[in-house]
Amino acid sequence: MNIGIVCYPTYGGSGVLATELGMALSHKGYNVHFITSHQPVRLDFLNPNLHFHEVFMEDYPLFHYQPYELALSSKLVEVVEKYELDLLHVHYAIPHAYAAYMAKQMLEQKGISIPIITTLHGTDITLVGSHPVYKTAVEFSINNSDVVTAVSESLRSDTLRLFNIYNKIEVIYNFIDFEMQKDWNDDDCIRETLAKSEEKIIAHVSNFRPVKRIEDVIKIFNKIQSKISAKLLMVGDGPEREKAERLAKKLGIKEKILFLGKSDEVRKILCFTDLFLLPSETESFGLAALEAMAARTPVISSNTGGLPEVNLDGKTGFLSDVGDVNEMAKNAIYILEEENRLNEFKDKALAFSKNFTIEKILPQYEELYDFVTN
Ligand code: GMT
Repeated sequence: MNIGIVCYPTYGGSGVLATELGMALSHKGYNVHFITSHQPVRLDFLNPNLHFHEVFMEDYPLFHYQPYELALSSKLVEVVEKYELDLLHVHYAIPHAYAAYMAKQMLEQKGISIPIITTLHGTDITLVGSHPVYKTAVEFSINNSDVVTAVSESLRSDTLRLFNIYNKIEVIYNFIDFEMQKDWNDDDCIRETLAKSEEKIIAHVSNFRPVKRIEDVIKIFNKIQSKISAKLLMVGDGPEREKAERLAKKLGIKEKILFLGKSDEVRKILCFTDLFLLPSETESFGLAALEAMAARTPVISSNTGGLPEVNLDGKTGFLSDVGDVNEMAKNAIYILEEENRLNEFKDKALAFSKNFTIEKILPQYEELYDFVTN
């Protein structure tokens, strides 16, 4: 089967998920064609079943904004025709579902029928998609996809609450490819370069956007380090980084925090992390939390969106109301202060993450692919 995947090839969770899905499908013998603006960050190109088609943009002085949807839909028509794709699987509704719908219409005029599967990831619904400037087109694209999936029950109900949807939405959870985690060995797990042996290592990974509440991460850590010797690793980059660095300086804890920037080596960092912080304003799923748990790291998170479906309160970590940094710090200290308790939380985090293995999730997508192509 020839599958076209459209996603944002960036460091966001939807791009990571789409890339890993494409790679796993290619290992199973599917021909996977990525149609994206840049090469996806985690893509393995030594695989003959994987193909990348770049969406080129043509600038013109008249354009205030470049018409990406137009370039993407034209490219989709070209790739579907040339490589005889059987379906398009688009990740993140804006503008991918809309561009795919336009491509489908253009192809229909050529006598080619191409089914579209749209996977909703979160902010395409909650933060951006439901905004009045996009809502009509997003609602239209969801209703006109052949199949729609959401990455959590919470995102499914948000979509039904925020839009007038008459299409069915299936929940297919995000996953972890544990096999890919074996790409490095235990010798690569070197904690000494980053922290002293008596220090606990706490980490946060994100794109540092306002929705991640980066300042809360610093505030929680400030309270933790006043009771427990610890280091904080801030992985990623984005608009809130400067604010966070300023706050760390103001609180006098700058030397206990390492801002590592964007990294392709998140797994190596998580292997020696004791606790993960994710106090987001909203999170449809929280792939970063699941990646932490898969590396045996408990999670202190907010209780928003799909996070309670991933992080179990009192078992794999703790959940608190958004902004309740006092409770989050209290729970973090409770986990960290006792070695046996910390290990119990670590074991439960790893055990629960195994509910989201690629082996369990991939067949659910394959079933949809069979459904739309038969
Ligand atoms: O969270 C981000 O900033 C990135 C964003 C994306 O679309 O790449 O993440 C969303 O999709 C992830 C993968 O499905 C989910 O794990 C994240 O929870 C979701 N982010 C939000 O809902 C804020």
